[in-house]
Amino acid sequence: MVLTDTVEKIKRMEIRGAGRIARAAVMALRDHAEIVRAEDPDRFVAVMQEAAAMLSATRPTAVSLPNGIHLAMRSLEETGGIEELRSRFRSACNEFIASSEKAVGRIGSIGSRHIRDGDTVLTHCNSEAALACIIDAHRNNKDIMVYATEVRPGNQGLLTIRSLDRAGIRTRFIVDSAVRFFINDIDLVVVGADAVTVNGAVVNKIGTSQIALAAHESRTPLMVAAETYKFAPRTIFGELITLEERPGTELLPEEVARQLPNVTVKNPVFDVTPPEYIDLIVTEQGAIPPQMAYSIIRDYLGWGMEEFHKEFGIHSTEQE
Ligand code: RUB
Repeated sequence: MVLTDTVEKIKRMEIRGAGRIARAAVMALRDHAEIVRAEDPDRFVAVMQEAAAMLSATRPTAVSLPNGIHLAMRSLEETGGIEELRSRFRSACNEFIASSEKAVGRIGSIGSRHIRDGDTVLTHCNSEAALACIIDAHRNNKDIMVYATEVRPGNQGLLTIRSLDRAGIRTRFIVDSAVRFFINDIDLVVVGADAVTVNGAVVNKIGTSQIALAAHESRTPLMVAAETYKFAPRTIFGELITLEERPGTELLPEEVARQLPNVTVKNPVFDVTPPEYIDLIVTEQGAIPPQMAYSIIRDYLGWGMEEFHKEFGIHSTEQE
């Protein structure tokens, strides 16, 4: 079944990367809606809400996942017959998927303007938004070189160097811990994001904040490529982003761990880079300094205050 299949693939990281996760979840919801048999519209919505909750719970950090699901599920708020709901939902899902893909292209063309001819760029993990900027710069005949990290323990760097190689970009593949060794050769760091908080902090693959620290020390600018739906509305109310910790077996095989009773493996897979270490966040709506993150949530994410009221049960005095 598409729904459980997608849930498992996201959990196992066969589908990974914040943008891809969101699109896959919305696609699974769209396909699920086509096969749901319900006795009345309320039951149809309830079944869809259960499916949405299952998908939302697959990975905790990428805000694109609840945001994408929320944008699709909003279409079920107005009443109607089951077929009407189904058709509205289908359109909302397709709209999200198309706009998400389009956003990557827009980010590529905006972000590539910040990469100069002759630049050496460093990227970490495997971000389609970050790669879009780099590949677009190359397509615009800028002579660039890329340093790509290996990315322990998931080896996402392998996906990155494959894409860069396919695009014909000169690339150097390095271990994560070699970043400071090479930082003086780097003109610009370009990374993606799993979440951007209201104060402009960026949550991305573990190691990003260490790279940002090294870049900050050597005065190397750092650019984040993030679609507007990676911005986290709930951080306005002080909610923190959950940083996923994955099983220790991803680092140390169980048979080795068993022989080391005093050793505990810790495997956090995301970290937080503070806004002071970020020069620019490139969204499909334009490039902003991190301090302007709030305006993205307010103006582009479509989270009006009514949405917050519903989510958090907050009532303004006018409503009471
Ligand atoms: C992926 C990761 C990526 C962001 C942005 O982590 O940290 O940098 O998700 O990617 P994981 P994109 O491999 O654990 O999912 O720009 O493709 O959305």
